[in-house]
Amino acid sequence: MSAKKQLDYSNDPNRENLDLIVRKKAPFNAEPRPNDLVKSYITTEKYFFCRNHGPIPDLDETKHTVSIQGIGCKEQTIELTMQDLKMNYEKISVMMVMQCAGNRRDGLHKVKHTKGVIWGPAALGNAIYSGCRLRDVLATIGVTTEIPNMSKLHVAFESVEQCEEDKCYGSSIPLAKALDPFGDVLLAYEMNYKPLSRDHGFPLRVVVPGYIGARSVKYLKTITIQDYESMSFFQRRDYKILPEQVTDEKQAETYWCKIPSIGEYNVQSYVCDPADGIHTKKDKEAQIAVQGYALSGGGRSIQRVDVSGNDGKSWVVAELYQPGSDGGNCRFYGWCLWYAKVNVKPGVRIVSRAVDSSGNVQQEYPVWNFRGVMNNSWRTVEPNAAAEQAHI
Ligand SMILES: Nc1nc2c(c(=O)[nH]1)N[C@H]1C(S)=C(S)[C@@H](COP(=O)(O)O)O[C@H]1N2
Ligand SMILES: [Mo]
Repeated sequence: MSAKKQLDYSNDPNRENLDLIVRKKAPFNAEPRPNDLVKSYITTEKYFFCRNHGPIPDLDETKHTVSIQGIGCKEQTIELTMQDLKMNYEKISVMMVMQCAGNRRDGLHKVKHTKGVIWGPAALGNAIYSGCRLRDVLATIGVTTEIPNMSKLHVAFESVEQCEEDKCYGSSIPLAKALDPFGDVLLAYEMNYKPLSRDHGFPLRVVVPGYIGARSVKYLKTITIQDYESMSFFQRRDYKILPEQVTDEKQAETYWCKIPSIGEYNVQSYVCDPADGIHTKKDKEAQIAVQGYALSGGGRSIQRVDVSGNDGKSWVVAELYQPGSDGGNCRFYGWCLWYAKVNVKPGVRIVSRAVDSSGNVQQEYPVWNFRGVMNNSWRTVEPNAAAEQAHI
């Protein structure tokens, strides 16, 4: 029997209170309907996507510990309890978008087969996470920006749960991101001012603002400072943008080690209301209200969102809602909800195109890659048309 079949999902949490479309039952992967997603600026648990790679652990907070080791640590291994993290370090809150790199994979999958859970456009949510700063915890054990070769070091995280692809979930981020005073990397124990739920990482998870969700390791067990990236499947053999010519697993083999792993996500937006982006009133051109989300990685805020009801021939500028953003370029980690009134013909898909504070614009056509990650094209065209237009 393969390891995959031996994983036991019978103790997964009760999910009665969630209102999500299930993309995969076990491990549990689900996302909300697009119009539910933009109902509130802070995404409630009910509508918050879940991305898991194995059975959900059932941990006892009073017994759970995290161990820290590696380069620069003044002791060989430091073991911290949840109590230590809550009592000895300042508690801060950070609003940020958790977005899976596979968000909108369906758009690429329409072009050509991709490997992964076929997500629609709602594999993201905007939450307020609270906990202690990773940099504060690292400082107490001797790891600060004074460390030699800081730019060559990584912080690797490991979880407790066995996954389909690896013995546990693991990932890493550059030490420079972890130590950046504006990086806001947290060891979080709360989401929206409540203890993390089991699905979202109870009792402790990493949150890495501005980075793809894959780096925000849930059920955190170990932290290691090392001079190489995490050896985990999820860092080395997944979450990479493979070149277009790589179309299967075998070809991917020779490429994984040549391609960098994804850190920050790219500029993104989507029309969420109307839910399918299409005005359906019988053959009447009309002006309708349209809503959606926009976001960018690395702390970049949104500068502008254009919306079109005639396939990109003309655009209207949307009204933006991203409280707390000053138009800045390095420390806004929440998303932007936007609103516009556009003239649309029935049956034409309404599209949006965001520009971030660095002037990055969404791509017009999907750029297909085997893992179906980082799809941010503003066109959401049909399979054949997309293939033709993207010259794939
Ligand atoms: N331990 C663990 N951490 C994990 C994962 C996982 O499967 N196990 N999935 C990652 C991925 S790919 C994403 S997108 C986010 C999703 O976080 P959420 O389920 O809280 O929305 O968690 C990340 N951290
Ligand atoms: Mo993800």
